[in-house]
Amino acid sequence: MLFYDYDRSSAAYRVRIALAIKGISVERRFVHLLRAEQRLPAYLEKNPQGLVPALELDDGTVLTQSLAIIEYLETLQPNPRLVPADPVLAARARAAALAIACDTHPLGNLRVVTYLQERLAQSEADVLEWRRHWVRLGLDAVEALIRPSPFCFTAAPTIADICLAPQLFYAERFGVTLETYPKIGAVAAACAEHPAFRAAHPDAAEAAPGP
Ligand SMILES: N[C@@H](CCC(=O)N[C@@H](CS)C(=O)NCC(=O)O)C(=O)O
Repeated sequence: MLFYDYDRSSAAYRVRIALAIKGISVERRFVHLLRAEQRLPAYLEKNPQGLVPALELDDGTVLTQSLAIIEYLETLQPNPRLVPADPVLAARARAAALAIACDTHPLGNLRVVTYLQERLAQSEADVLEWRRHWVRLGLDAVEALIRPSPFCFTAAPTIADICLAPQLFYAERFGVTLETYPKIGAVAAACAEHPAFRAAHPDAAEAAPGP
């Protein structure tokens, strides 16, 4: 399988964690977002949304959307599970994952902040405030939703943790600290100790060549 990746992409980072937890190896190909490679025709043929990640299967089928890719990996190799067997826990883990992936992450995406800066002429300070505002709102909700034990809901990581850890990397990059989020802080500590999360971290994963 060929994985279209970018080290600093939160969505790709989610898939890297899932691959590492499941021990699935893939060939990596960088799509350099700061060089706008996600909008090159050859990549748009793979993913018409012009976003990373994408996963190309050996027969040429291309899967897009990190959570859809993770669900595919879960079907391909069910253990270790990333969605709990218990239906209520499964719904809770999915809800926390979606609170991040659908309602928080997109607002800080490169194309959104570029539009704010270039088309709407917003200042650097206002764009930073935008980033921080939406990430704090998302983390406020996640803090209320999760029940760390020590991962978001369970003793082993689920899709909730897989979405949360990359969002925390983003939060830290833009100066949002976890002091007011004790439950999220506890999950962050558990993720920081977990080998799959360490291996998938942007600073650990092989980086795309510089701009
Ligand atoms: N919902 C998508 C989000 C994918 C996404 O937004 N990827 C970002 C990187 S984290 C991207 O490719 N951004 C490029 C851009 O904004 O031009 C998923 O989960 O895969």
